Amino acid sequence: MKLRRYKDNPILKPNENNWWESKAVFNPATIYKDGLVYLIYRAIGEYENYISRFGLAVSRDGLNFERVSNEPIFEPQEEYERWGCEDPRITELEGKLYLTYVAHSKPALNGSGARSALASTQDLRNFKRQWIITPDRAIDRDTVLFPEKINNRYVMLHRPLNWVGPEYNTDNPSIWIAYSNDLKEWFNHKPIMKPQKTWESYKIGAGPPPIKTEYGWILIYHGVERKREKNIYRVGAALLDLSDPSRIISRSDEPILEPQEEYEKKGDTQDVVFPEGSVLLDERLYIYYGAADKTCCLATINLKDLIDWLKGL
Ligand code: BMA
Repeated sequence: MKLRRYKDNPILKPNENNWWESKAVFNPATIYKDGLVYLIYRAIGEYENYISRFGLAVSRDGLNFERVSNEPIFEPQEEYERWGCEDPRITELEGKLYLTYVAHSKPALNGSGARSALASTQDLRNFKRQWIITPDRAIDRDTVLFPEKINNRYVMLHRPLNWVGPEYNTDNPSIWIAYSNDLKEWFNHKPIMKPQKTWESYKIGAGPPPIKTEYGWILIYHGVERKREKNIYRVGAALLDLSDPSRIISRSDEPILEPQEEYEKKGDTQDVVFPEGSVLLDERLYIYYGAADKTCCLATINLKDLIDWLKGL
């Protein structure tokens, strides 16, 4: 099963007129609201410190996007994120919009200061910061919230890079689940998906927030293979149990998208497709992804076909 790329990819490219988004725009979050698709993208305007900010674009059809503002809608403000805000994901939960993102407390290119932070908003313009939600000392990215409480608790997935080894019950960076009563304190951390196949053997991480269907939660994720000191990012899919999402019902044995087009093979990095947003339009799942850390792209699939395939694995 493969995703179908949109023929006019990329859907968003760097904008030379605004310095903060002049070099790269990628890894977008999306949300469908009031008949419009909103896309929050990560933007780069310099390579010295590689500090990321977020911009906002909007579309009526999910294909043609226009920028909403010449200014970032979100940028470093607090000490814990002063070296950058990266890789947004957005979830509608109890009538509010929640943004999870990577907050860098140390220089971004170093990577070791990465943790995941939470902010809420009603209008995608004004944000209320709610601090770091991943555990102390975990180098943590790819954090997504489920769009509703499950068994009366909030649920998230996250990917603590340094939680590997016998004491963590996983040999490679994996997707972990955690639960909360208030979105602040998170407990019962447990690895639920570990790298399995060669194409995802180095590390895996959640993509967009899980999508609810009557058969289970669909989780689109990225898998990384390390080959000759280079990382190749591909996309996989899994089906998680509705009432106990720590239980994986099935999981793709092969990638559903992998770097193939020029814009995915060459950019600020090479060989990267990195999904972070999805919307359902006319029974097709639109999956928005970053290509080679340079542009925003789209690939789609019929939702029922994806579920049938996952159920049959
Ligand atoms: C990951 C993150 C992503 C990036 C990807 C590919 O570790 O840094 O933001 O898109 O690598 O470079």
